[in-house]
Amino acid sequence: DEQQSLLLNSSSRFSPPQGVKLSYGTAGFRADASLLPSTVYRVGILAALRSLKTGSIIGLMITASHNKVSDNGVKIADPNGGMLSQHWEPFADALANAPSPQHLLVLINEFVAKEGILMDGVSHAEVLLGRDTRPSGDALLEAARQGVTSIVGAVATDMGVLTTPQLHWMVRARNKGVQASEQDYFEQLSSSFRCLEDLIPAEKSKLDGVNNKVVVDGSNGVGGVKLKVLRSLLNALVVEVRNSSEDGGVLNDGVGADYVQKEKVVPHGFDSKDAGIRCASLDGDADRLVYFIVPPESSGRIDLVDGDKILSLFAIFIREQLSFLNENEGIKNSHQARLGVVQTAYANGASTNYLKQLGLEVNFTPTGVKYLHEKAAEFDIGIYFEANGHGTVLFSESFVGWLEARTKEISSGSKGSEGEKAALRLLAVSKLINQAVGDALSGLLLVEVILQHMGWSIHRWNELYHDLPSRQLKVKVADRNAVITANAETVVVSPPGLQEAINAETGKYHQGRCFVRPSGTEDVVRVYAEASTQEAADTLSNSVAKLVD
Ligand code: 16G
Ligand code: ZN
Repeated sequence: DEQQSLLLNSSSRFSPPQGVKLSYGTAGFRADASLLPSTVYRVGILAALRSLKTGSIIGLMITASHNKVSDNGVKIADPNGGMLSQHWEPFADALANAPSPQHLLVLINEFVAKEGILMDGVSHAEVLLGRDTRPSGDALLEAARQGVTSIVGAVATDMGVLTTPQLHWMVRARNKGVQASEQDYFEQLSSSFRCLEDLIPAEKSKLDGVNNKVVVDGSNGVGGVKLKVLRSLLNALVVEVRNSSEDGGVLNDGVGADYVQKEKVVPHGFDSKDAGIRCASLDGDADRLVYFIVPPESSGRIDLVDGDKILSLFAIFIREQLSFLNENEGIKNSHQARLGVVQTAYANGASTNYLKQLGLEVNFTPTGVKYLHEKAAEFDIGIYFEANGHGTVLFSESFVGWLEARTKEISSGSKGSEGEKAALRLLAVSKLINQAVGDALSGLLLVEVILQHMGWSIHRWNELYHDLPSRQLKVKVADRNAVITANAETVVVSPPGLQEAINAETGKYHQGRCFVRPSGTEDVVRVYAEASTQEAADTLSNSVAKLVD
């Protein structure tokens, strides 16, 4: 019929690369851009089917995040703006690797039958397409569009060059039936930021050591461009953007959050003249954010203020607001909100200790946003961050509903009690911070306004606790999937004996901690070690790397 011939026809234009096995991985398909047209085309088909299945709008983002400029990738945003449901990932793998149009057709027909997807030619499907600034993005977007429209009744809407979190935000907003343009995104972020600024305690705003300027490394990508638009809507905050895509530097080359966090060195465009000021780095698609300080002496090293410290800052602020609510509202009005934080094994041990000392519930999940996000969604307020700077704060619908009702009673003009102000602040945070996925732009605004609220400099913030020295290594092995882990990747269950050997090594070091895991994005096993001195962390990671080899 019409559908079958449409698929056969269009798929014959996109042959899969020979001898390459592609996998959806932790965060979608990623490879050298020249290998990807057929994969992106097929993910377009998948997105259209997902839209038919869910009766909702789906997102398709073309980006390879922090990877090199010649790479690209593709991932799906589900109806709620989150990651593609994990039970569709095997289908994505199968589609990408189907050797011929005929195989592809068989796979699609089987899957459509199994999932009970209605392909009556009448049902409507819509996929929002976005891409980052990579030069290969244009052609890949066209491949995605052809994939989507090879399903009868499906339309593709090109949203243009976006950050990954902007596309996720738009998908979520469209499916909630609220305004969802890029302008709406900027308006929501800037108005909730201004609301939080207006609620800063008067005695805090003039404290020493706090200035209203932040200098941001845009990784030569899309984030800097969008940040310039956003800053034009803010007045009190001064944002200087460096390494923006139009500045001509190479994407992610010696710049960006991934580089800064892993190498702990000053990115291009920054030098000792920036010593002591508040600096931040975004990654190539602006879903990661880290801060850093350039020390006065020109060693090239930086003091990193990573995702763990952003999490800690958010946790302190939110906990303070919740306690205002509880103190001031009395039992009758109070909603005992459950606050939880979520980390991975990569979180610095000092951060976990610190959070526990605050009395917070700290949860661990395996690496990858989809796992952290899912866990954080169990709380009224769930804060998750990876050390690499990806994270956000999730608010449950019931708690947002409670906050909305509570703040409606507050007559405008009189911002009343501490409890009322706390409710207004929390509601503003829920609007400022991206509810779909970690977002460097909304994260940056929240960090900035909390620092102002606390009257803290970046130095004061960085002193919350001192990171334990750590070292990360990667080991090339014959089969990385031979390493199987449990307990949020903190223990190896196979091969047998490996964990015992790791324990024996780790036990030799004061404050030693070490784990190994197969990478979800590269063909390597990763080793992470932590100890009381850098030298000890280095030796521990080296000896464990030998055990893995
Ligand atoms: C991906 C993940 C990131 C994770 C990283 C780990 C998303 C959106 N991104 O970039 O969260 O930290 O993979 O990489 O989930 P690895 O498995 O190679 O260590
Ligand atoms: Zn990214």
